[in-house]
Amino acid sequence: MRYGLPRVLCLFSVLFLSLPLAATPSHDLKIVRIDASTRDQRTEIASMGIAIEEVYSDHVVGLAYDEQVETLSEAGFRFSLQAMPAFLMDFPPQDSDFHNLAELNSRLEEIAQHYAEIATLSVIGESIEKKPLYMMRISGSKNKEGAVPGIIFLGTHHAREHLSTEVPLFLIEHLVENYNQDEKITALINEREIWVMPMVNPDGSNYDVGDSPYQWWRKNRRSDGTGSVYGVDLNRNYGYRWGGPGAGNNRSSETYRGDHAFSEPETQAVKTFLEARDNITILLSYHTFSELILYPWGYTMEGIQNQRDLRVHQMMALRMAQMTGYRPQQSSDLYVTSGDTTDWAYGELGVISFTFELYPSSLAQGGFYPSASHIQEVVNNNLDPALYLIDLADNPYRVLDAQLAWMMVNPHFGMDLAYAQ
Ligand code: 0X9
Ligand code: ZN
Repeated sequence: MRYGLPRVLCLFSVLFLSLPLAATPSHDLKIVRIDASTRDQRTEIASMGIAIEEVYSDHVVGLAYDEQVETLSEAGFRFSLQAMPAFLMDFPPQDSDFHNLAELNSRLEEIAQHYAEIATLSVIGESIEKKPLYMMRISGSKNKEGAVPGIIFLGTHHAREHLSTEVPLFLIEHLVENYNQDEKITALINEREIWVMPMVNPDGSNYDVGDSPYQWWRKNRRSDGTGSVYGVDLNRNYGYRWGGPGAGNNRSSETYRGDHAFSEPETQAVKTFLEARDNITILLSYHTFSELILYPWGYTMEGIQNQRDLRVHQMMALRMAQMTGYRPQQSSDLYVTSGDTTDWAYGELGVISFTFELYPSSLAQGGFYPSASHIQEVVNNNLDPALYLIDLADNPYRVLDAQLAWMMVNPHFGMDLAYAQ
């Protein structure tokens, strides 16, 4: 029988809420039924960092991570583990149209099975929590790996940026569903090797939706080895000019860059993957939010020195801005950062690289958590730029020819570019 519930719960929620978020030891949350009949016992349990949710005369029910379950055991408590109800680990009902990690993974597997001729799913590494890092390859069945021009789309480096999973997933769906239906898409798939990784940060993303409603979590789920999760900002962990300004150098920072460049298995996996594929000419990394199209550099206010490369980035960003209504600009126009994906991909590998900051444009419009009713319009809006990039992957420098032709018919061309800079 329950007793004294409101008072006791209030006491324990104060104790629990005062724990800093960064002290959360791991994502492996368990429901634990613990024998405890006195306030001192319950206080001891709460002090271990276990969230006590229900109090009865002879036991409590709490939420605990593995490390805390171990502590519980070492302290001599009698307890049993209970199954986690699925609804506790998901988007809240009004947002359930977003794909959680399990739904994303099963959709990817389903697509690979159903469209096996053109879609292949592989695992390119493991996250900190040993979750598979999935990569989808879409290419005509006759194409051996690396034989045709390649392009890569990356989603969700930052855990709470859930639309940045939906956009690349929809791109995959649109491509495979229109193969042999739509002439242009059929040709793109036959003539290109399209790599899509909708989820670079599965641990962080899963964690973000693992408690009601959201954790506002950005980083991965790197822990210090003693159970305390601090996380590394995966978009500060790449190895070009790593360690410079615009990245946190202490673990409690939202933008912690990591102990060294590529210290994280997630960025390592992307690095190893890209380094092994020199047919990849273009990279697009999806983030939210602000409705921007960004190109290198991020680490310096200086523009790309190679004028041809600069022009290519500018022209492509401008064109994609016209398609989406997003604003094109150099990354560091926003703020200088070091260790981001695009600086590394362009700086180290010469890959033409963009960051999209998707819908919305402001916190007032939902920030990281816009209503699910916007998913369809956002994924649709981002289709044309993706198809445009896939087309250009054989030679992104082709846009320079288009630039010439365009200049002849568009007297305001120079003004457009000034806006792009
Ligand atoms: O800060 C980031 O990593 C990106 N923004 S986000 O809100 N998605 O976190 C932007 C990176 C762009 N690079 C620079 N501004 N230098
Ligand atoms: Zn981001």
